[in-house]
Amino acid sequence: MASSNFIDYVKICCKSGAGGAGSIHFRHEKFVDMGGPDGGNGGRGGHIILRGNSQLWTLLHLKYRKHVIAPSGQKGEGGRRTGASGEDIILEVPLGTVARDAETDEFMVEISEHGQEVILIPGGRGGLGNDHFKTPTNQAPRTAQPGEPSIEQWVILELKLLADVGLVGFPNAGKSTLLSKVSAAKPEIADYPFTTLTPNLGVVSYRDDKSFVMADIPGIIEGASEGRGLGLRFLRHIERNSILLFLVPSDSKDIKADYNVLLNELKEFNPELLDKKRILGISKTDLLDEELQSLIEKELPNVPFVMFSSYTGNGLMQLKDLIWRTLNE
Ligand SMILES: Nc1nc2c(ncn2[C@@H]2O[C@H](COP(=O)(O)OP(=O)(O)OP(=O)(O)O)[C@@H](O)[C@H]2O)c(=O)[nH]1
Ligand SMILES: [Mg+2]
Repeated sequence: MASSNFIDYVKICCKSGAGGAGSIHFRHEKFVDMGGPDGGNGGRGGHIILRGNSQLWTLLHLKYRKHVIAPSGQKGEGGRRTGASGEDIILEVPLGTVARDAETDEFMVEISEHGQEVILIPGGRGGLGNDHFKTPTNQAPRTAQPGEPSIEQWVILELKLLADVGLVGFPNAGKSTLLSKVSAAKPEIADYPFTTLTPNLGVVSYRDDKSFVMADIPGIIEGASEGRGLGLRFLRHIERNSILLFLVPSDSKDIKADYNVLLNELKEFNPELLDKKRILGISKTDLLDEELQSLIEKELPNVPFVMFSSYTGNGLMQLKDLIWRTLNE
């Protein structure tokens, strides 16, 4: 099943390479007396680096990679030769990946662009060789630095989808159907709640070759912030969306009340979500005649709204227009 491949959370143990030790060495050559110190520096240990890759959509490829270990730098050598650096290990991750320290939960880095490289765990610096410690009063230093030690750390990588519009609605509101109508995405659709178990993304093409990305996430129910239903595991995916499209079906008994329940769950999860621009889509208008539709309009919450039906296609263009305008405001 495709959904089980959607991995948006992995915990891995990372260990960077230690720096190589500096060398203590003196030049020995046949006709050179007291050749002096020539111990080279140790090489740098390998970094662990995250690199953004726009072709990746999940962290699945890292799921079974529990330990990531970069090699150490080599020791310095005589003749002022610097030891070889340990090779860096590059982990490719999808855009929207955030790394946190698994123990302290502290933010470490975030990857948002293709090709962006950030050092997650730095390799140790190599130690200086004795050549470096030569002074006018000490021509034959017997000191060199050890390399810096490696760093071992448990890291959580978490994926937050980078969509422009996030769909917010109760189960069965018609979120997946909408996504399937306006994009090439093929989410599962059914008349039972929680059909969607993992987020789906779709690219919506708009007039004149423009496009935006829409994310369909599993339905939210009252009490989701306390763990009911699928809970809020997926809500973090809409933390990144620049606008939120609330969907309430037109046959709802009280659209305004439904909207407020959804709003409240978002607030409980993360109050900053309420700073995002919100629009309201009233779905399944094919279930209502026009007279009822105009009655409903009088009792809506105070946000820009569009009425539409994914079945008939009515209102879909207006909905895209509203999304586009709101995105570009
Ligand atoms: N009459 C009518 N039914 C619709 C419309 N859009 C969706 N439905 C139906 O509503 C039901 C739920 O649709 P989904 O798209 O799966 O709903 P969802 O919001 O993704 O639901 P979850 O994934 O469970 O959260 C399905 O039986 C759809 O066929 C519409 O425009 N008109
Ligand atoms: Mg769905």
